[in-house]
Amino acid sequence: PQIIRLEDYREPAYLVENVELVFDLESESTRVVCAATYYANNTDNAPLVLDGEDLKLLHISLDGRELGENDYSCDNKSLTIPDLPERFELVIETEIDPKGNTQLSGLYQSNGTYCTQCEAQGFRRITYFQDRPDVMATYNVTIIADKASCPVLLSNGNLLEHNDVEDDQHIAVWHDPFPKPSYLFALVAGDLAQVSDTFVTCTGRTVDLHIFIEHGNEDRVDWAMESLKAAMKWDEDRFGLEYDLDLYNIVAVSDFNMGAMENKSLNVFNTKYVLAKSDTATDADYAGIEGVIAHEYFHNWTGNRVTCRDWFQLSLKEGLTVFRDQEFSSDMRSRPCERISNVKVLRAAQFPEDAGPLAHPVRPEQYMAIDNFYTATVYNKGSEVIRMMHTLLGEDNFRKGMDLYFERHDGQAVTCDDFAAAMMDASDIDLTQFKLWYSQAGTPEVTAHWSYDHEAQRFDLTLAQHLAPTPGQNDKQPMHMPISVGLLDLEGMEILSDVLSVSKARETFSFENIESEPVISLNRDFSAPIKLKAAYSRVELAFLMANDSDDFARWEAAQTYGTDLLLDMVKAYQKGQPFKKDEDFIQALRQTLLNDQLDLDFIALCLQLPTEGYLAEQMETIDVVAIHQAREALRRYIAEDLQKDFLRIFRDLRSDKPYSPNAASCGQRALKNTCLSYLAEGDDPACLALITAQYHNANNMTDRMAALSILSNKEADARLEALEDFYTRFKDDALVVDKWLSVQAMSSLPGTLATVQNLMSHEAFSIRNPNKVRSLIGVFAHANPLHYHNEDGSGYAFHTDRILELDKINPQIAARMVAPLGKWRRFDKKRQDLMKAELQRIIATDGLSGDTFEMASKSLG
Ligand code: BAL
Ligand code: ZN
Repeated sequence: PQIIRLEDYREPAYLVENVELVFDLESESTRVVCAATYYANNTDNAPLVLDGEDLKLLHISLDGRELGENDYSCDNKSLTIPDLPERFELVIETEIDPKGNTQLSGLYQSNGTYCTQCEAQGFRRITYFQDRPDVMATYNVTIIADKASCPVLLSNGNLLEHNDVEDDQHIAVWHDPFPKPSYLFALVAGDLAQVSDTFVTCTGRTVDLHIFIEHGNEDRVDWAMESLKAAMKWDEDRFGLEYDLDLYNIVAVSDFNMGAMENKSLNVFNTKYVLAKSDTATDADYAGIEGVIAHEYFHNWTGNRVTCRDWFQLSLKEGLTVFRDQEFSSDMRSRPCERISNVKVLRAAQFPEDAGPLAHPVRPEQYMAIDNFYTATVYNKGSEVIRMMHTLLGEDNFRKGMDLYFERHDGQAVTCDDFAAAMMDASDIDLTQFKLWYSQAGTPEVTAHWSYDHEAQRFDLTLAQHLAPTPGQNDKQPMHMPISVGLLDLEGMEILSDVLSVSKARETFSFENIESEPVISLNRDFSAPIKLKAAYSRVELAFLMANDSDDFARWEAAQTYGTDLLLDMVKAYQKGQPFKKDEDFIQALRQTLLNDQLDLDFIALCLQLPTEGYLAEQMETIDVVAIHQAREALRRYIAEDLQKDFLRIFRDLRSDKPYSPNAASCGQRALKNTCLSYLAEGDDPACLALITAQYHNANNMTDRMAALSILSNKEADARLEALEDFYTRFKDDALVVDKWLSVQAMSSLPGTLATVQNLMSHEAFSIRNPNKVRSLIGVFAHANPLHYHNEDGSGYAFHTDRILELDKINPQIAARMVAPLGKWRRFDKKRQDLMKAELQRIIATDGLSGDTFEMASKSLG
């Protein structure tokens, strides 16, 4: 496959004023007529090259004249027309097969509903077009379909007409007045139920809000609707951004490659991020819906009104919009817990990406398949980059920068540099060095040393940063980053807090008039996305756990302490030595558990040990068995020593109240279920009864699922009974069945791979549905290191077989599954060889897609 490079970017040869699309919908043969007005963009007689993929070309006419085969050239990637005037109208008729479109890119069918996914390059699977984000046009869309099977006909913008026509068909005409790139085009047609509401904007306009779902799901959209209204209000209050049309539609479909898509005024969503009711959705599902509904809504300004010039700039809209949705969620629920959960995601998904063969900058410089760049780096690290700008500038200047960005670029397709320029110009803060965060890949490692001079009453902090080479980038420059610090006296009172602007490879900061030796708290609130190496003693970590006034840093101290301990236990296991129990750590956790000043959801987070994945990242050569054994042992020690506290708190927090998804109730459940999971460590029959009772009596999915997750790791009849009961109860509910698949794929019990293999042929599974694939195969490969990395290589072989099977059906999903094999360098020689052999098997496969080839070849290095 061809490599596309940022440095080769050229403006489009032609621009487009208006696009008129007519769709005559038929399941296997949909006719699409695309009439567009083109004009030359400072080019002289250049040929027009249109993208097109899997299209049957029926007719082309230029300014009313039908073109013959000698007038153009066409292959399965493009259509080229030479000798064009300055301005012309091109009409192209194509035929496509929505039913046969298993890639779920372009126009396809999900449970019979026609829907589209055009980002990044799906529009070219609908018609021939310059399918690139810097070609922006207004769209008029006519949809003709059978009235009985497709009563709902939707596209972007406003409905202009809706009429019955002959042969039991009907026709709808939509007009979107805002010029947009083709990736924001959307069409939906089907037999869907509708739930409606309204939102009155800050200027008093009433916006009609509709959520379309499959019939029978009408009682599951309240939360999504509430979240949408909250997001609309929040964007007005925080950024002064008002919605710009009188209609906002959301459609939920079961088959979707992504989580959701921000098409102008017609968002298409994965059902996972719309449908929720208390007996089918967990607290995490509710939070996910709130965040994703907001994310797509926020794109209306950051993505749609101002879009990307080219796909290298993807983080311009994604990093910024993730930052916005994280800020929204922080305001809707606990800010520290939201920050902790953002950092957990960053560490689980982005840090490994930055440390491996797929490392790329937030603004990549080259790609083969852009679909492979919807990554944690572009999204989550991209959001951290925006957050650091916010920290360096402060809220007021950041807001001025946002205002200037919209003032300058509304209606344009722009770059990350344009965004940074608006921030610089609005604040007068120099971000020249800071912009290295866009171009340099890798996670900076910052080493901190400190000393206290009693006589001078001065505290010196020295920070040294290092950025390791990443593929294609050997020499790195020091980064500019905000490091938030605090000094605490020995009573735990805060003496000082500051944000240091760090920009040199090594830098010393002095704090004067410090009367006694303090304890330093570093990178508070995770102010920079770095790996911090600080020589804290365990006593200091316990002190920070108990006293730090920054909640994030308090949680971080618990994680650092736990990691330190667990890595020592891993070493002991590898040497065949017994584990040592660290009473001080357990007592520090106990203090946290019993601290009535802390929020319950925060306490629950502090009690969760670092994940096996996080621990693996801290090791030079990963030993999945030792990590699992060490972590299990530490959990048992904690459970033994705090058993009485866990039982009392578990009982106190049980509640018969009706379910509410609010933050306080979620916190209560989170802590109660954390206690239950520790109680389960003892294998005490009374405890098993407690868990089984919670499973059966739960009045909400959070509690039921918590009990099922615990049971899924128990060699007990109760596990099989609960799994069977769960499937019987929920087999008609696709999203709940996904949970049933995942919980089995995550089990640490022996035989889990065989279970996963058997589930592949279960009626509940379909390899064509991305949610099912992610729930079973994705979870096994990403979240079950113990079994995935079995030393006999069976996990790798199973995974590779599935990648190859999927590649023929849906290359985007297949390619996204490759990443775990790319970690081969981190394992022992035997596993390395097995993993490399599987990557080589993928690359050697005939007819492999470009998407999967890119991921596998880069993973091999
Ligand atoms: N733009 C693709 C889905 C999302 O990030 O919102
Ligand atoms: Zn997005």
